[in-house]
Amino acid sequence: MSDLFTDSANEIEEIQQDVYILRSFTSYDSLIADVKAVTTVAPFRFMYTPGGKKLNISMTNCGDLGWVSEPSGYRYAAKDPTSNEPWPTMPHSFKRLAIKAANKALFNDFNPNACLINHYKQGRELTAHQDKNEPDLSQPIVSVSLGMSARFQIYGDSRNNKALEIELYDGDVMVWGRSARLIYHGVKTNRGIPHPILGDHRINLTMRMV
Ligand code: MD3
Ligand code: FE
Repeated sequence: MSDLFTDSANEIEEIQQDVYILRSFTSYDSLIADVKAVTTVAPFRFMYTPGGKKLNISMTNCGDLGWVSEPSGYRYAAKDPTSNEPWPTMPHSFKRLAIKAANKALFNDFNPNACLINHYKQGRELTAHQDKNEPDLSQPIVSVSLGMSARFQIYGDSRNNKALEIELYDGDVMVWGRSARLIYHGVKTNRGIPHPILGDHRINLTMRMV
């Protein structure tokens, strides 16, 4: 039971089947040093879609493999194509956080080896899509929202469905697995109160096993 004085950081809520949210599970403040360590070595960059269009969200990765979009297609790559060097190691703080969140949703053998980091300027959106480039769909995806809040859209099994919308704030962590693993989802533009450090920007970490 929650009351005024209960610390929400320890609660997990299943907002729809197999979609879990942990509010205020972390914060940009507590991850900033590790985010910067990664983005200093592998800066955010705009990738191109297989159709040749520039994505409107900049991205980078850390871990053994990183998600890459190129004119030739999507793939998980061991090297950063910009530098031709391996991606930075995934910080222990990221991995620990993702495993702890997954465990709360009863995924007990989640051990992410890939972390995609998305950077949203105010006004940038992510249109409805599925994440299906990962080989083992029995493993969940854990996402961490940092900075300004955004409206997340859950469409379910078709992008033509009416979306369930949920506001994601700095430090909110979500776990998506099982029946929700292939749902269509998207992100609407950042909104609300500027973050003390990130201002009207938003950063999202998605951790995966690939
Ligand atoms: C539901 N990122 O990188 S994270 C993505 O806020 C992506 O940057 C969004 O969608 C963002 O692919 C949303 C939440 C998320 C990530 C992966 C999912 C939700 C998911 C995979 C399956 C189902
Ligand atoms: Fe996605």
